[in-house]
Amino acid sequence: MKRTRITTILAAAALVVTACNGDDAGDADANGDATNGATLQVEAGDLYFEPEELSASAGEIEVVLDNVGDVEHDFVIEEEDDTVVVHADPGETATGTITLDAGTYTFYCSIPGHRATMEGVLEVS
Ligand SMILES: [Cu+2]
Repeated sequence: MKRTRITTILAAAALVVTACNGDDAGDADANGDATNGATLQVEAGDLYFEPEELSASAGEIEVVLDNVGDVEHDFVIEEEDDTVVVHADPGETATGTITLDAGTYTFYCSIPGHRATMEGVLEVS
């Protein structure tokens, strides 16, 4: 139960970050600025991510997590101190942002037991 509470708090924090950065992310998309991030659409199900290979430009990256499953899922970047970028409850689509330098990152779902099949690679150039 404690784990669930922590996840809920992190999700709330992610929503606040999204609200603050929403305009910036929109501008990046509208301008098609290839040097500043991207919007990544990721489907989370029970228990998978689709796709498992993502790519983006360095900068502010927006992750839209569409949870089509029956349990909660999140999107965590291992190399960024296991930061929860976004969390989505069952049936929810949630958006989070993270700023990343160029590199290869591992993303995964941190809900207990999920990572075994919910893990992928994010290439940032
Ligand atoms: Cu999950």
